[in-house]
Amino acid sequence: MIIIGEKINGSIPSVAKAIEARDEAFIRDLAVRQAQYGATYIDICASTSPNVERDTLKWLMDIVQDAVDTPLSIDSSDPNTIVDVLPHAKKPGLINSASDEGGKCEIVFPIIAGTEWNCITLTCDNNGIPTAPDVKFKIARTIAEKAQKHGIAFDRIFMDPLVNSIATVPHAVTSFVEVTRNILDAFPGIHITSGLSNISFGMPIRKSINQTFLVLAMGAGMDSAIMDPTSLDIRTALYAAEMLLGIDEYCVEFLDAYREGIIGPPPKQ
Ligand code: THG
Repeated sequence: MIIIGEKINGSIPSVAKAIEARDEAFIRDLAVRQAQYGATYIDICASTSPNVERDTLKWLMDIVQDAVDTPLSIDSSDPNTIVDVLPHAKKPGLINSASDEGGKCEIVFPIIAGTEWNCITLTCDNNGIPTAPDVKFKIARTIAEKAQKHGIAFDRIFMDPLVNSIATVPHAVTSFVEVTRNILDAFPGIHITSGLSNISFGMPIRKSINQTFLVLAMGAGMDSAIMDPTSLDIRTALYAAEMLLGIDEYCVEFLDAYREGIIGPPPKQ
């Protein structure tokens, strides 16, 4: 599973406060703990006003890159901002994100063609976020074809089918499963990712819902998630799902994680 650690996000009040106060130690600790618990990428999202977003992102990049070797996932709704801060990265990571809205692929793809940067692409366009799986698939196809045109291999694309909230779209998960399977069939090697928390908007006991969604989505072939790797419950669900789906042959990863205390309490000596 490719884990994108979500904790450095200015939309979280404690992180917004740390950004405001330029509290390096707070951000550093979030980076270190997410890396410790298996983050493949550390997402950074400023969530500030556009005029200070670039400076905030660069400040966050410096702290995270100084604290850990984990590559960055640069999270902004403005692709020009992402492209501008890209040279500040010490090594290639993940762009979060492009989509078929407002020519975003046309801004990002030429820049990352011929590099080792990967890119999350959202299945939305100028008409907004669709709910119908066939509409999401059509957008995914358009994006995949644009990537191909720029010489970007499918395995550098992380398609995010933007799961709708279960509170407003009753078939949110069955639709996600359908579009995920169709994308994986059509574009061999492509990754599927999703922000786990979108599913539970407006619902109580959100963590349990997110965790159950993770498992169902992994069953459909999702191989990446934007999530909180520091949560013991979600990590345990993830390791268990990989084992039960046969991705973790002979339970090696599960048992190692157990022995290392990454899931569950460490065994008594
Ligand atoms: N897709 C893509 N990128 C995304 C999202 C997506 N980036 C932003 C967002 N959605 C994913 N990131 C977050 C970050 C924090 C939280 C939710 C989504 C969040 N955090 C709380 C905290 O840390 O305090 C609560 C965590 C918890 O209780 O689990 O809510 O969909 N491509």
